[in-house]
Amino acid sequence: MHRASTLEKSLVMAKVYIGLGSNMQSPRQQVTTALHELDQIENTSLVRYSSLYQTKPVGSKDQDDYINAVAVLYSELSPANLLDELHQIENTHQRIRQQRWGPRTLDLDILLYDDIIMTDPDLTLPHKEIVNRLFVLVPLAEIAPDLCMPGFGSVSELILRVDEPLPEKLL
Ligand code: A4P
Ligand code: MG
Repeated sequence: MHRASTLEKSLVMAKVYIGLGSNMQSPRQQVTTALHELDQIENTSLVRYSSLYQTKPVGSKDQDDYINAVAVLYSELSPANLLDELHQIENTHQRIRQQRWGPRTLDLDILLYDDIIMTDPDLTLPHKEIVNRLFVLVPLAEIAPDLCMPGFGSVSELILRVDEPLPEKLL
């Protein structure tokens, strides 16, 4: 009985990849705290996360380096409800939306939600910039080297196509 209900539960759980980034106000601490907060989301568990990486800013160069990481969650929340939860976590980190691709205390993006493909401006899946960014692809490959992304292909092959400096893994 217990095993059956556990199995049913696992069947409704989505596997979700989250990108974390910060380049303001103690970025390492911002990302480490956010990983803990992801695990506190209702009906959601943090399963795995990458090392932290120091990365050169993409977009405006007139900003500090970022700390980036990628996490895997299992979640019973819908994509829209999970995005709401991520925005709430960003808000508790005093995230202010001033400039697109500008500096931020914390950015949480849904990179992949199971195999869902959707292009709503409020939620595009997979994340529209995923294939162009080593600050996402390198930590993603660390925790899911065999991952094949719907519509895009293998994460390891995508890394070879991006002409950017390699992110530096922090110890
Ligand atoms: N949105 C649509 N799809 C998604 C998704 N899959 N996940 C919508 C999360 N949000 C999604 O996001 C803008 C809108 O995108 C939201 O309303 C949401 O509904 P935002 O977080 O408010 O604004 P933003 O982050 O400035 O814009 P954007 O386009 O999401 O920026 P990115 O792509 O997140 O880039 N350089 C380095 N090295 N490391 C970084 O982490 N990050 C950025 C921000 C720029 N340069 C960087 C880094
Ligand atoms: Mg974002």
